[in-house]
Amino acid sequence: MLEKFSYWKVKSKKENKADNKNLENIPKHVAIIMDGNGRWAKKRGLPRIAGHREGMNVINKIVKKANQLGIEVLTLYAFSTENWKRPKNEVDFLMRLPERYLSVELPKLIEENVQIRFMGCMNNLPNHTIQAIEKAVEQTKSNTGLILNFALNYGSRDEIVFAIQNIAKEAASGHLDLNSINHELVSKYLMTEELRDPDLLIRTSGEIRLSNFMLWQLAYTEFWFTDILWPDFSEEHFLEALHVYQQRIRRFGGI
Ligand code: V07
Repeated sequence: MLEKFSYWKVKSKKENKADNKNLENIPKHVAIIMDGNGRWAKKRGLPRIAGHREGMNVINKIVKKANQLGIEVLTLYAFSTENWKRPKNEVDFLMRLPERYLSVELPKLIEENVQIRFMGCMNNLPNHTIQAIEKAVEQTKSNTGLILNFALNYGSRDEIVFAIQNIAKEAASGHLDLNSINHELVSKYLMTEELRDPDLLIRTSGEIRLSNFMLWQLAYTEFWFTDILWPDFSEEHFLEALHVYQQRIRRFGGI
């Protein structure tokens, strides 16, 4: 019902011609590696943190568009377990971004019926970061619109190791029969839990690799890579990615 309503809204507004092209086969789960913020800043002679700040502002536009189109889940890779190797001042700045983002956006996200989720390792995150995220998750947990899933301090191999440890524990204690270990069970032990696998992965800034992102979940996902740097990424680029996805799916369906 939400999807139909959103489609109608998009159509009636005639906001963008790409919107009206084809509203079938919209991916239900889109994951994005938001890369190129540092490079964007460097090109302008600005400090890297200026790129991250600009990158944060892009999120809103994409969240709005995704919600409007009836996309069910948007997963954003905000910070990887490898990002700790960056200079301390940059890491400190990045760890303040969830609060900065949420202090402005949380009321709007609540208004837009967005549900915020988090996946990643809480252990070594600063308390202030955890508190801001937990508050947002708590306050939006019964919202029924777009699920906005932030991957923060996330690494997929760690995620898989953790899942294996937990499955092994359950098996060793006799709570789990070895014969019941299958794809579905493994999926439930991952940080995405009951979320469906992404249909479309977008990576910006020209890098053609996964960088330890959702290795299990991306097994059948369509990939779309672009040279655009994340702070320059716009609704039009997002719609282009969706359009390419739709064409691939249509071709696949036609065989
Ligand atoms: C971060 C801005 C976007 C570009 C990529 C890197 C920098 C939003 C968040 C965030 C995270 C959790 C949450 C709400 C917002 C964020 C980090 C970096 C670490 F609940 N943007 N953003 N977190 N960047």
